Amino acid sequence: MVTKIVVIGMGYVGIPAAGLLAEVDGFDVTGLQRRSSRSGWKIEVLNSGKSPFEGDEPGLDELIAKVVAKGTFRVTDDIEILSDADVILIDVQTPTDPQHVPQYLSLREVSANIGKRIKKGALVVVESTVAPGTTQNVVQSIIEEESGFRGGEDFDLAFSYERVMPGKLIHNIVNLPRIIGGVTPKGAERAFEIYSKICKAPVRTTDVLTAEISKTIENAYRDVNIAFANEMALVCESMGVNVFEVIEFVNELPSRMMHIPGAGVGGHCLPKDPWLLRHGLYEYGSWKLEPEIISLSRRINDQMPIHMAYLVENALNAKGKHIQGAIVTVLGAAYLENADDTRNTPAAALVGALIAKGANVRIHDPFVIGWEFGPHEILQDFKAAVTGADCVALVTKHNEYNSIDFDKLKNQMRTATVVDGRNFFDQKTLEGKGFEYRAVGKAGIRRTK
Ligand code: SAJ
Repeated sequence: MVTKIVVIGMGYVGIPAAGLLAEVDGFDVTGLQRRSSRSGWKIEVLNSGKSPFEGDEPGLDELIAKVVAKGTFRVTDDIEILSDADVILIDVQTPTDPQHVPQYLSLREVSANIGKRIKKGALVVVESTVAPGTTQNVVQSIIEEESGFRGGEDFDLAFSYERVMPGKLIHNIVNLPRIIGGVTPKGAERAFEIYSKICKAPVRTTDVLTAEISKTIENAYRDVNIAFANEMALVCESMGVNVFEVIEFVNELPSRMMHIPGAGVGGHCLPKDPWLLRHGLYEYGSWKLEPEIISLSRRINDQMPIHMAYLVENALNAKGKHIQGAIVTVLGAAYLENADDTRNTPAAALVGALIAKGANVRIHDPFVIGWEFGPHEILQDFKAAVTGADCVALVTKHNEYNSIDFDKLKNQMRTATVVDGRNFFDQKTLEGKGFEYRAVGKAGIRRTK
């Protein structure tokens, strides 16, 4: 007896999940991807047995090739396949708007499509990160309204959050513990049966709200800790010490784990999930509470790319150069090293801040081709990106930047200034070669009286 699984959303979460499920004997998996201009091209790429990601994703190409060849995985834009699905995974994006309110357009559309077609007895699992309370109050309500079914009776519903990370998409699904929150215990149990087939780590079950809150707190925790590290970086810069030496000393205590300060916090999780937690509290909490720490932490982290632009200006001024009209090369468009994911990348905010200061900006990234927002073509040719530049500012520590020849770079640049957003370069080496060096969290800023 074959279990028919439909995974809605062929992104960083849906593709590895679909591939791993399609490997399981008895599972037949169809990826459902709408043919939008941004992502419709993935349908053909995946059906040809290839991963659509540029970054390094160990095992993913082989997995997709294997299950496509095996005939247990294919991708379509035909939503009618939902009517024959035994299990439906929802893996669509749940972004927040500038006012930090969740934009559930995709989630609502997908829930309605499911509701119109779901067959009796099906299991629906929300994998997308949502504001606590959403699985029941949005997804279940829409499916019930469209189908006339009752959740927990005519179909089962659960929330099971992903912990994927570009570069470890398969690794994290297989090796990190899985939490499943059932709208009913039966929903949790049925989802447990599915995930225990692909997850080698413990698979835990709880209620749906506890699972939704666990996910958003898990990321809010990380964002708050990064914000603390970023604020301490600014303290150390102002006091003229190296925050990374301070962090090393502090973390020698087993009960301390300071995170790493840097050019900012990007990705599809941390910039969004704290706001989803806050929204769930507003919508479904029993009393109004402003979670001040997570809101303030988001503002501190979002300020770091702006601080990077200040460091660029400070370095140029130290070389007698005004930022107005200067050529600044940003190294890294992706939000994470050795990946091609640009969602919420700090590079975008840095580029905006530099342009606002009158700089001419170039962007280099070995993995990101084309630029989803802003007027800048991403350069893959390092020499072209740095030749004639007055400043090079590193936002993403791609491995390629380990092999920069600074003697050569100095000759290629018009003004020798470097700003290091990820504690990536050695300050003494660069200053010894005549570069004006600034870095998040390190001494160097000249107090301008
Ligand atoms: N960052 C810092 N300092 C740090 C850690 C990260 O500035 O100490 C920055 C990174 O440069 C990046 C952003 O934060 O711009 C996010 O980095 P991340 O390592 O958290 O990477 P993500 O966004 O892919 O995080 C994912 C999350 N996983 C999911 O929500 C599914 C996160 O919960 C995990 O903790 C993280 O992977 C991980 O550690 O694997």
